[in-house]
Amino acid sequence: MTHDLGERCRTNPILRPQDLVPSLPEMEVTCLLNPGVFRFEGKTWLLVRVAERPRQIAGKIAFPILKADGQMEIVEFNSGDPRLDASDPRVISFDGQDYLTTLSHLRLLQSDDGIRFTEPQDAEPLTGTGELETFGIEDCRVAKIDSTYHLTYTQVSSHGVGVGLRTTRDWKTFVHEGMIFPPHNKDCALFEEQIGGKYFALHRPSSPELGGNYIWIAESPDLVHWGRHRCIAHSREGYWDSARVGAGASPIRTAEGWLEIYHGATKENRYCLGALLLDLEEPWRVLARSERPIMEPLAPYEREGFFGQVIFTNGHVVDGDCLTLYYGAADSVICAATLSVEEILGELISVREARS
Ligand code: MAN
Repeated sequence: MTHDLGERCRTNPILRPQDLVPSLPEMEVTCLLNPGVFRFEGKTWLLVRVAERPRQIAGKIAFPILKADGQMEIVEFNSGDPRLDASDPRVISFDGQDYLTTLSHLRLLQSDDGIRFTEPQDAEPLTGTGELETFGIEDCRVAKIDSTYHLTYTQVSSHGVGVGLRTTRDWKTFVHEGMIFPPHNKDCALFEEQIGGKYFALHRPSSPELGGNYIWIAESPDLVHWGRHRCIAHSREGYWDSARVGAGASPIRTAEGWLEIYHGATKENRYCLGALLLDLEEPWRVLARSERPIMEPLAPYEREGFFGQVIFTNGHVVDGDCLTLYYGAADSVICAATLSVEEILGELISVREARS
């Protein structure tokens, strides 16, 4: 039985690869994914992940990587080469070394109505820089803390996958704070206010043997140095979130606790959304969690695409009870859906109840 609380936007998908121009004429925009979302100067903004590769020719697999000096290089393999494993459309392995099939950068788009987004002519894309971002930057969360926007995003390179932090006040100049959570780690969402005089972040380390892909919380005096790590949510055997879980955007303050929308996936890589409720004063304490997904891939554009059966969110806008989630569907297109915060809270099962 499927279970879904999301009212899809009638014009979904709101952005498709063909809506944006590639960053170089020889490239194609292959997928648009997982936007960060924020309000700035009275408008709604998306920081969209744009995944590109060269137009593919028969018999070859070609993809771009960045050199540490920022120059792009195209790597090419023969598709019949026995050293090549291209069974996952997202990642390929050649002779024991993993690469991504596309290179992602982040692009700013703005909107007056939250549905029709356009690229301002003077907006500079955000691209990978330095040796920790040679395979690109992905899935950026945007948290506004005081008047500074904090961008936490996935940094990918042959060194591994970690979380980077950049900050900005004007979306023109950026401070690069470097890697704040080393590999393997992603899905980092900052709380937008301090709790007990400390900053808090949700993050998702992966432990290949003991442990798994679980959500953790950490605290910091300055948003750059993180410690006091605690594990707060495991994947659940037999559930829609049985193989991996990861935080979405910044937790939403409600009277009952911090509401965090997260993604959960099975080992077959079906990605749904659920929710966690965290204690307002002690956010490492999980009060309640959804048993059933709050959104699951049902619409055709969520079920089929570059990597089908995926709903993935890392950005939203809250207006009273109305939560507008922006999400990547099938790792191909950007969509929007509205949900009621009260309705999500009403679905959560308290952890005490679940244990009894
Ligand atoms: C996974 C997927 C991809 C992503 C890589 C690196 O394979 O989430 O979309 O590009 O990790 O982050």
